[in-house]
Amino acid sequence: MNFIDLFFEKKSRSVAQTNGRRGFLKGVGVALVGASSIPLLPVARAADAPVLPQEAGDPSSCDYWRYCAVDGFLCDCCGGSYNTCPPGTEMSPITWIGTCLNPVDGRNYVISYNDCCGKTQCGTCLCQRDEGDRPLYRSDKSNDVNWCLGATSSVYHCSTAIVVGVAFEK
Ligand code: ABN
Repeated sequence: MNFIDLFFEKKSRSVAQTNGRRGFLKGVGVALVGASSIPLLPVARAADAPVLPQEAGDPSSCDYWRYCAVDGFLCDCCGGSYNTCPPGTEMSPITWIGTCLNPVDGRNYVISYNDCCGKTQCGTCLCQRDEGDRPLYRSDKSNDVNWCLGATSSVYHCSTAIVVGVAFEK
């Protein structure tokens, strides 16, 4: 046996004598719990949403600045708000994204138009502004899509308008 073999044999034996199987399992447990507390992916979270200036406008009116690219019933008129679903409905996990100018600070914001699903259509405050909308055959650029098709229930109720970030000019 050469020097390196002897060195690693000695080290392995000493580790085995000082740390039993329980110690090893404890170490693995601590490492797993520690790793789970570290976020794995740099995903966008609600907490990362930009700080917005003082609000202007009426969220139950189709003219409200966040609705510039919406096509649907405004959840604000249906028991929810411009960014929350009415009770008993579920927010679609897939959405249509628009870019709207906030009149207060003159900046463009990226807005996610999540549909609320699971109840029949709300029927009040139909709002169709369609900024940036393209015909349905360009499905990647059309807002005329029922995003509830990606939710538990495909029944469409109303649409929200959630600010997800600031839009930067190229
Ligand atoms: N995203 C609003 C919507 C829902 C159903 C059908 C067309 C558009």
